[in-house]
Amino acid sequence: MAGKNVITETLDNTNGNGSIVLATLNRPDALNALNDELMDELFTVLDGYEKDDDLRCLILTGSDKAFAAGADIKQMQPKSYMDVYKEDFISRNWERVASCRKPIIAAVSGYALGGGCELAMMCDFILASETAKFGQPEINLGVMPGAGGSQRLTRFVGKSKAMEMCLTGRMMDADEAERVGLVSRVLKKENFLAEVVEVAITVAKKSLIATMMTKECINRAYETTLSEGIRFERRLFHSMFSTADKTEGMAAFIEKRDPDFTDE
Ligand code: DAK
Repeated sequence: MAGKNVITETLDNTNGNGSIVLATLNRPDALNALNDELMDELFTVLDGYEKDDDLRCLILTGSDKAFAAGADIKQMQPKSYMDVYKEDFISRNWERVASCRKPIIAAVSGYALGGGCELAMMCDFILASETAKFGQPEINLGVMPGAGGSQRLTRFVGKSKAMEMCLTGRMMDADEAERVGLVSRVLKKENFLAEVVEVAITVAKKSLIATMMTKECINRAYETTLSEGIRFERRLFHSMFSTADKTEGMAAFIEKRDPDFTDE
């Protein structure tokens, strides 16, 4: 799964409970600006991750200075309306992150701007280093968020904050991002990635079936009414009573031992 713009590493440190993928955006000269080539590579990485049963959690990260400073402005600048329409710009490869059925954690240090912030929001949750800065500065370029930012940021932080961020282009620091619910937690910069890996290990050790169903349910909360969401949750919850992992998880609790999940 090695690439030029996305470097992947498989970490086998879950004590026999499968592996974690560390996917690092790697365009340092452009602060990880997201061009088509990079997004195609990420698409391939996610396909490989989803197909391999041994891979149980993926961490998406960037550099200390930038998670990603946005879509690549130099690549976008010459494009016309017909260009972006015909090539299905953005939708073609970006939404693959949001459609991945297995867990993805965004580990954000430094800038997560424009498409970078949108990419982080497509992940399941965001862990931020205290250096993280989030923003939707597209307004400064004479455009607006185009990869879901106006919709996802509003769902994360509410209308007023999303409107202010998108209309002014102001950046939000990590503490503010945690306060308003954009990130789940802020971690110290010194040991940032190691702490994120610990969180990923915790996720990786669960039953993958339960993890995937939980992810599907929480994502459904954004797309339907409360009563339909609860009905959906109840159906999936009932279906879990057919899994070996439910039997094993509950037996392990009663027998005061660690569960041995088999994803069945
Ligand atoms: N694209 C391309 N190159 C970028 C870049 C970007 N987004 N951000 C930084 N770079 C490049 C810089 O050009 C510079 O390259 P060289 O000049 O050295 O060749 C190098 O990275 C280092 O950047 P700086 O010299 O600017 O570094 P500083 O530390 O001074 O400043 C910064 C860091 C993050 C504050 C600054 O680089 C910055 O403001 N970057 C741009 C941030 C931004 O505006 N992001 C939003 C991009 S727009 C759609 C349409 C639009 C979109 C989506 C969909 N559809 C039509 C569907 C929009 C998406 C966006 O994300």
